Amino acid sequence: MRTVAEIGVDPARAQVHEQGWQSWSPSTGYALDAAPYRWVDKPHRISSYRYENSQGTDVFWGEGLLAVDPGDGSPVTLVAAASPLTEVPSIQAQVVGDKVVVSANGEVVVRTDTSVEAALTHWADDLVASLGLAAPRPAPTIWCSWYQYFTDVTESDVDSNLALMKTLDLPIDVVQVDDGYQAEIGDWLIPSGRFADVPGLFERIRSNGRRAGIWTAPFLVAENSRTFASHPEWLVRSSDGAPVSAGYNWHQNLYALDTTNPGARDYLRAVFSTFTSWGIDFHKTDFIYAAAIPGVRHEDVSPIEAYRSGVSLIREVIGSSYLLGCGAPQLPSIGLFDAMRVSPDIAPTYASFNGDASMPSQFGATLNGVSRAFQHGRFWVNDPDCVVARPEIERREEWAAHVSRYGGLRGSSDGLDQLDEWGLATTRRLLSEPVPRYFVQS
Ligand code: 9PG
Repeated sequence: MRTVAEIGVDPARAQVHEQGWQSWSPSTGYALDAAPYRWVDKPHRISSYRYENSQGTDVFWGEGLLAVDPGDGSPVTLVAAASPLTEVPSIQAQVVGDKVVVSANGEVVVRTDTSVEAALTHWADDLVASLGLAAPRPAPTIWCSWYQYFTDVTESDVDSNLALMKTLDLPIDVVQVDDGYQAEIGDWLIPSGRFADVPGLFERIRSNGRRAGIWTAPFLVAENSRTFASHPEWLVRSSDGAPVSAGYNWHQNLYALDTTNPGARDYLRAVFSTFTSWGIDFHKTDFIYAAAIPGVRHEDVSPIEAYRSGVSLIREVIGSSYLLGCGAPQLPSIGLFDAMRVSPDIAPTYASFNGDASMPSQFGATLNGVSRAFQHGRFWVNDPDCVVARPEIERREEWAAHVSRYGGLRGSSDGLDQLDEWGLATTRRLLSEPVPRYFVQS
C-alpha cells in the first residue's frame, strides 16, 4: 500500500464513501466513527466480496473507487483506478487524528469535486469518453421467475404466468426463466426434474409474442454437477493443485471455471449456442465474480483478463442478444454488458440477513442502488433488481419508489396471481413508465 492522499477533515462531519467489488458488495458512505458493512461468514466473503483482500471494520476500503468528503465545505477527494479495465487497486482509508490517510496497492488517479456523487459521475463521464463507449441500449421489460418461486420453479409455473400476463395485458417483453430449470450448477443443458421440455417452454414463450430469457451462472461449477465429475481440468486451481473455492451455495461447494482453458471455452460456446438455437436472446449471467477469482489457470493471465475473456466469449456467441451481468465485478465489466445488477437481491424482508448487507434484503438493495446511480446510462443500464409488489413484501411502497427512481431495467418477479389491486397497478406502472437516460446528470 502506498499513501496517495492525506486529507484534513472535520472528524464529526466527514464521510468516507466506499464502492465494493461486485454487484452484491455493499457500497455507500459512512461517518468516520461508523463500522462499514462487511462479510459475516467465509462462504459469503467469497461470493459477495473481493475475497483476496476483503477487510474487517477497522479500515475503510474501496475496490477501485473511494471518496472522502472532509465535511468542512472544502472539496471532496476521489481516488479511482487509473485503468479499471485491467487493474482494480484496493483503496484504503484510515482515520489518523483529524486527517484521513488514503493508500492504494496499484495505479490510481486523485481528483476533487463538489460532492461524492459529482466526483463519481465526472470520473465516469471522463472514462466513458476516453474509452469511446457508446450509450447503452435501452432494456426490455422482463418477468423473472426467481423472487416468487426460487429454485422450486416448475415448467407449469412459467406457463401459468405466461398465460396471466396476457390476460392482464402487462407490458412484458421478455420472460426470463431463472435458477431451477437446470439439473445442477454447471450442467446447463440438462433439465431439472421440474422441467419436462426446456426448449419447448422457450418456444411457447416466443409463440405467445414474448422474448425468451434465461439465467445461468456460467463460470460456476458445483460439486454435485456432472461437469465437476467429468472435467476437473476445467477449474481454477491453487498452487497446491486443489480447485479454488468460489463459495458455497445450493448446499454444496462451488468452484470456478477457468475461462482460459480450451475445453472449458468450447463448453461455454456449446451452452450459449444451444441457447441461441432455442431462440433465447436475453441472458442473465450470474455469479460471474467466479471468473475473476485469483488462482492458477491454463493461460498465465490476470484474474481480470480471464474474467473479461470469459464474458467476451459469451458475447461473441450470443451476438446482439441482451446481456445482463449479476454478481459481477463492477469496474472490470465496463464495456461488456447491456445491463448490470448494481445491488444485492431484493427480498420479502426489509432488514438484511445476519447483519450482512450483501445478502438479500430491501435495505442492502436500496443502499447500492442509490450509491451506484451514477453508473446508469454511462457504463450500462442499471438493474436495481426486480419489482416485487405482492402483499407479503415488507415496505413494498418504498421498494416501488426506489425502482421508479433508480430502475433502468424494469422487471416484475411476483407470481402474477399473487398481486392485489395495488400490486398489479404498481407493477403495470413501473413496467410502463419511461426510464431516463441518466439518474445523475453530468
Ligand atoms: C438465483 C439467484 C437469483 C438472484 C441473483 C442470485 O450470497 N449468496 O448466497 C447469494 C445467493 C443467491 C443470490 C445472491 C447471493 O442471488 O442475484 O437474482 O438469480 O442468484 O440463484
